[in-house]
Amino acid sequence: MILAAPLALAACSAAVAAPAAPSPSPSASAPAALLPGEVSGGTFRSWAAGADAVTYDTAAVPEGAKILFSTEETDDTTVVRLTALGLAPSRGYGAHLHLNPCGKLPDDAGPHYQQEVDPAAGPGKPSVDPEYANPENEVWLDFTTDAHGTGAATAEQNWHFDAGRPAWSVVLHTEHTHTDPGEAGQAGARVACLTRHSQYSKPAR
Ligand SMILES: [Cu+2]
Repeated sequence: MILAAPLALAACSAAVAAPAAPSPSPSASAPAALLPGEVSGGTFRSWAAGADAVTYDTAAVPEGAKILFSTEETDDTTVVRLTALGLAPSRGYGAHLHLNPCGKLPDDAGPHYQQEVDPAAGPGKPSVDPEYANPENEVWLDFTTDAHGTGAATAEQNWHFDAGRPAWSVVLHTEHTHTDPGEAGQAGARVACLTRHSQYSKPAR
């Protein structure tokens, strides 16, 4: 009987010690990881290997349109800003942070970043539960362009990004984001994508 407690403790600490994400370096002194930087931007082009701003629908997001994206952390919030130029005039777009870098296909950017991950979601099964797919738990930057095709949005989150699940891309969608159960977080086709610029993580404080 008396052996049970230490064994349980050992199992417990082993579970806690398991890394949340693979580390690129086993070195104890320099656990440098690449994370999305605070400021990113680009000029949209059709896909080419290495492109960081990709348009998948040149009617919605013409080649040559530009995007600027930034994040700014305060003590307990994160302010996220998006500005886009050269888009179609006077139309609505959905915009969110997604987990994966942009790729040749719109779906390559993967699912939305969620601060608290929906346990019902998984590969091929996006989170559509408003309990999780909402602008407090995800980063939504929907906007409507003016007559010149310029749009901007700001979101303020009351948390800091989880560095174990970096949000590598900003995806523009064809319509504003839905909020009803079963379709929450959906915003129609993905029309463009920006891969955020990377930087080395700051040393742990
Ligand atoms: Cu999205």
